[in-house]
Amino acid sequence: MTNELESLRSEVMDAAAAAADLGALESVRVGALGKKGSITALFKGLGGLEPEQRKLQGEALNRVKDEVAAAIEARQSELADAELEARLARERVDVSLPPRPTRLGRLHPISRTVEEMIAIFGEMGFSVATGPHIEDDFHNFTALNIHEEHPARQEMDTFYLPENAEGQRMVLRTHTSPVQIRTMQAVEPPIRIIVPGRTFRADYDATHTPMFHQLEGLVVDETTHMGHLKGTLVEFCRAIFGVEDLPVRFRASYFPFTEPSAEVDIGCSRAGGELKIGAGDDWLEILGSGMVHPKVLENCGIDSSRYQGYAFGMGIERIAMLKYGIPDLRTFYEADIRWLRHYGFVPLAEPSMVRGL
Ligand code: 2NL
Repeated sequence: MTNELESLRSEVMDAAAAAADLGALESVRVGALGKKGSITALFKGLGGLEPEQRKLQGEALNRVKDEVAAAIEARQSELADAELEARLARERVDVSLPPRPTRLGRLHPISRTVEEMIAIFGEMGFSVATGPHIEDDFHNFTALNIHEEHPARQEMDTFYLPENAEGQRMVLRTHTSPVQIRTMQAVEPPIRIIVPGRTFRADYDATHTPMFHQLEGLVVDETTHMGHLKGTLVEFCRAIFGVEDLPVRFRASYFPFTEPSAEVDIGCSRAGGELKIGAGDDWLEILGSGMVHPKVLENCGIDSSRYQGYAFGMGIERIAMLKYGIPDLRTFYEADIRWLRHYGFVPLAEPSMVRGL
């Protein structure tokens, strides 16, 4: 073997041994055995030699090439092993560690109460209707037989928006009734809907917040009468408070949009300053109701000589406070995370009833 070949061999072998990673080793391989590599170049010189010399030099070159290739391959698997070991050490997972706790959110008591109400009325064949929060005077007041001079229309109680391009002053709906009005205008009876949603009144004290929630119901067909109203609402009160024999009382009342009208009370006791639902000889007002006023039906284009029905409405916060023992209405909308952790509900406990309807 020539000295030149010998020193090239040891040079490449040293470089392969010294390569610190697979990238550096690949450079060594290309530098020696690649198309323009130093050993490849020597093969190209063989053609100019005498046959005897060519044979000897050829054999020597092939031996060196094989040796170098084997050394590089060996170093390659050594480096690959080392890299794998390093990765395994770096990315070690301790499967015995406890999982990180996932912070579950909570359902607001209003959301939960609405879902329960929808479930109860859903069982009784009602579907859910919704509508805009910003309403015109007709849908929020006029269609409901609430006249121009009625106190509810006054600036004091109602959020009026600035006059629009048509000179009209829109309002934040003061009840969910405009949704029932829109439904009666849009579809032929039979109608059987509940309308849960946000409502707005300019009032703020211990028992009033400027935004609150109502759930109203409406049934219109040719035969529904006050007996159906009573049966439905007794059933609802017993279901929502989970008291099978809950006393329920209908008390004559007045609303401009129903005739006759009745308020609904449930039996309770206030002995020792503690409110107990379903026991004792006291009464607690829960909702308002009545037979839809014929004028309201006519205002929506429904023939009141053919169709009749009932309607009802209740405040959702009030029901939630009674059901879940929440003493102060204002805390509902303070967005205090500690309050929500205490009074809120784990959402995965049961599937949302809203989706099913
Ligand atoms: C209450 C009383 C009530 C209604 C709401 C209604 C809606 C239409 C027609 C007739 Cl479109 N009535 N709604 C009827 C009676 C009572 O709510 O105390 N709410 C908190």
